[in-house]
Amino acid sequence: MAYEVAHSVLHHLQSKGNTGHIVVIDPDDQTPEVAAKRAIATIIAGTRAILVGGSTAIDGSPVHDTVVAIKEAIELCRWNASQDSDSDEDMWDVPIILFPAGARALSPAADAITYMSLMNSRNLQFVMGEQVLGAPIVEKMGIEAIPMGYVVFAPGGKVGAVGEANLIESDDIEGAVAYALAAKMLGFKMIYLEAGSGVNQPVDSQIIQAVRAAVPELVLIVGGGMRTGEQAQASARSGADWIVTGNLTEEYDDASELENVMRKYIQTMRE
Ligand code: 1GP
Repeated sequence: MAYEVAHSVLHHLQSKGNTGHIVVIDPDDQTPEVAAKRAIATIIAGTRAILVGGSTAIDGSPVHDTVVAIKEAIELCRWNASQDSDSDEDMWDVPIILFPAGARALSPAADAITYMSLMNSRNLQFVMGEQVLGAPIVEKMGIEAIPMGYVVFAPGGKVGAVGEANLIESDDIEGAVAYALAAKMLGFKMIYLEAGSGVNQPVDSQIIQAVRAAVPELVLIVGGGMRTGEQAQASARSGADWIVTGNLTEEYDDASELENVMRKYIQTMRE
């Protein structure tokens, strides 16, 4: 297993401390080899978890090949670190977590799956349908399922449109808190506040603060449209446990350039 710590992936995501950084990799946007190079560069820069998934479920999508390529690359780096007493082997304890658009975007090679409901979708398929379809497959694969409420905010981007979401407006604090409380009461362990990949308006800081205060026991993940370390810092200071970046990492083909950009991003996020 690429993820070799003694505890579960949920435990890794629950460990408190500084806000952590997650990179999301869309297997439909790059080859498995490129995905693996980008994953390694971001881990060196400080990323502590990798989500693999996108907002379209395409038959034959290279999800599995992407997970395997990333896993093999991490294992190689871990082995190299184990041969060098100056290297920190633990930095390679980075779980690969499926973040699927549907029951077909799965891989038994992943360390875990965000078992999520798009809570504010109008389409029952995204609220419970894909979950029922995927459950026997995930059970058979034996990968850790982490229950997660996924809530999409305006502007919503592609996931808001494809997921047929009743978008929560950026000033609707009461609405956001109600979703967060429902997530807690339904037994979800994490809540993901999503503004949509590539949007020009990340989730509002006051929304994050209110959700943080309402459900301190849930792992709070925030993503969508945070292109700068300063934007990530605002979300971190508002109480996000994890900040997710996707698009930005796909803009760099050169691994060392990506590593430098993400190192600065993560440093600023934590200031
Ligand atoms: C997608 O929230 C993430 O689920 C990432 O968004 O691509 O805008 O970084 P970006």
